[in-house]
Amino acid sequence: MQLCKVRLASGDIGVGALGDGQIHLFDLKGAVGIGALSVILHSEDPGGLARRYLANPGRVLALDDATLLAPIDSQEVWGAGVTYRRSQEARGRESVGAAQFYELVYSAPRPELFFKATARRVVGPGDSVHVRRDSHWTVPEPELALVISPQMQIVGYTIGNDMSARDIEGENPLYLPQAKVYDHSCALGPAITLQEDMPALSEITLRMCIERGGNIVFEGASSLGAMKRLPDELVGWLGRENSFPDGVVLLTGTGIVPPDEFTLNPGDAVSIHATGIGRLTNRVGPEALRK
Ligand code: DO4
Ligand code: MG
Repeated sequence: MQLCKVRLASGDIGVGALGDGQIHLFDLKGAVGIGALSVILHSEDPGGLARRYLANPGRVLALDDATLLAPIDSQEVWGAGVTYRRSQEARGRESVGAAQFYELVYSAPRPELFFKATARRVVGPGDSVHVRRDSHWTVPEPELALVISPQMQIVGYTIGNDMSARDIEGENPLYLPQAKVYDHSCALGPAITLQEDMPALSEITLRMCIERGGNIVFEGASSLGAMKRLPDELVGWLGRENSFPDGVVLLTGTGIVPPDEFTLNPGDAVSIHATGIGRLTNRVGPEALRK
């Protein structure tokens, strides 16, 4: 089953199951609004609870009658880096003086983990991701996102776009937080596929397509089978000496890197598809913060 978070025409926020172009809104009684998704995700049996809600849904809406929001409540978003050889090689090229550190972290037992975003900085399907105004070389990073409970269990999966200013990271790796963390720097969606309904990792392919003025200017794909580390391994490291009472979303790193001469432009459309999850499409801004 896929869980989604929506804004209704009334402005209310709801949670439901997404399927066949419809949203089956759940009647969550008192638990509406900002934390509603976590009521299910952080329960003892998310699949069982979701199925009970689905058996007795509130309204059924056509997809067009609601706005899909990023499937996140108040979780922090973290990122894992250099988990694919392609990412390590690209970063070695962009950060000539620091190339050895990317090679070292690719093969070290301890992964690179970094803070990526608060929920407020995350955008949902159809919303705009941003290129920083002080960056002239920014790319999208399509990544499998793990949805993790406060008990550090992977309860679901969604698609993440870890927008990255390659020029800022390349100038000096100590600028990583500025290359990665800014308003509209992360997109999540379109929905969360619950753990039990997700295909095996080896069967998952991520594809990204970037359109500019109606033309495709980049297309790429990567298989999750090419990831150097396993999701459970990354979650284990993330939970070391760190607790997440609101749960956490972990982006697992990118295996798709556009050519070095490519940068996003405002107006581009970035579309990311993942097996078992669906498609997340965002325009490139900047524009004023919506939330
Ligand atoms: O080392 C910087 C970040 C790497 C990253 O975001 C990735 O590999 O996806
Ligand atoms: Mg990344």
